[in-house]
Amino acid sequence: MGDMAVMFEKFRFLTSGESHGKCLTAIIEGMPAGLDIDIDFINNELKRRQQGYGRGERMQLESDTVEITSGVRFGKTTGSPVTLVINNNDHENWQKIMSVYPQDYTVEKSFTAYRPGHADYAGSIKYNHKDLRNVLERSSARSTAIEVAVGAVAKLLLKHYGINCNSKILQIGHGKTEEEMHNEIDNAKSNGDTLGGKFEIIFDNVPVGLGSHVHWDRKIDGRIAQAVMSIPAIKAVSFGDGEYAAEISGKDFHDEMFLENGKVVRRTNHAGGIEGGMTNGEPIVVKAVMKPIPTMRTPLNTVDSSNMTETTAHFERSDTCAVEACSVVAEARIACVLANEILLKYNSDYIE
Ligand code: EPS
Repeated sequence: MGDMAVMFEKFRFLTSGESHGKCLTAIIEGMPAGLDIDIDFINNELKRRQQGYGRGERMQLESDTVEITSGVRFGKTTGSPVTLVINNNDHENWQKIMSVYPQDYTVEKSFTAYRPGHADYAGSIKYNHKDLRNVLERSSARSTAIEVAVGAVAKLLLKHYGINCNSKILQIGHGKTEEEMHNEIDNAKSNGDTLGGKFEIIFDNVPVGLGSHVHWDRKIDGRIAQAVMSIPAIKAVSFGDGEYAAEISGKDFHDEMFLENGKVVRRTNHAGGIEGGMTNGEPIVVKAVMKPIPTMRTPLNTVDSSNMTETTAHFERSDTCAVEACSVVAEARIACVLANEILLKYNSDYIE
């Protein structure tokens, strides 16, 4: 990372872990000292990610809870790196298969038929793997559990500054009402198929001027888009009414300004709270579209990499629809971007 990049990265984190490995881990760097860490809040966020209509068997095996192994003392951050750990309950059944020791080598659970839509094909060529499990294990959406824990810590910081968030599912398949969405998921499940959908995340009470217009990589819409777009299975991200902006004229799209008690106010928020790559004080409104999960019971045509013959794709247990879980992950990812911007703005080493 260059000096310039580090200057604008205050809240940083790395995660590690595989879907069936021992645990998922994150180290957060840059948390100010003195912030109250509510572990129940973090665990409740993890629970939210595990829920949602259409989730599969894995979520019945896991009861994700966080262990904090550094950076917090007597309920408050110390300013040191914060380490978070979530154990994978299912690892117990995969100890040999995920072993780090060469003497445990086994071909059990290895597979060679690419899943179209997943990371298997490009990942195995890139890293020269014959066993596609080496790609599956890290590209699985299981990794989003620890990201939600990191996001929960970011949310605690944002809460301290009065910033809150909520999300809502807008569409699943063709369904727009809850009942229609559930029917769509039931139908997909009985056909061995999967479904994606669209959701909306709103962050309220955001100060004016997070992000910057001065460089492309400091624009907050770009940073949020990157954070949301890189969640597994996300294929589109937009702000406010951005998805309709091609068909709305300037007269109707831009949010006019008025004065109320000497303050600038808006009566619309088509921009989704961001103008010129900076927050404008209106709620940040992000919409994202998740594609259907590519691990599916329906036998999709593919190629077997071991003998280069045509075959049908590998199936491993999976969810029918994980859009609700994905919206919780998106909240977490955006919270991390905003936490970074808040720390840049207030430049705090500690919180009183
Ligand atoms: C997931 C855990 C995974 C999958 C799912 C999401 O666990 P397992 O592979 O043991 O079933 O259930 O991920 C995918 C299907 C995928 O293709 O990434 C989780 O914790 O959210």
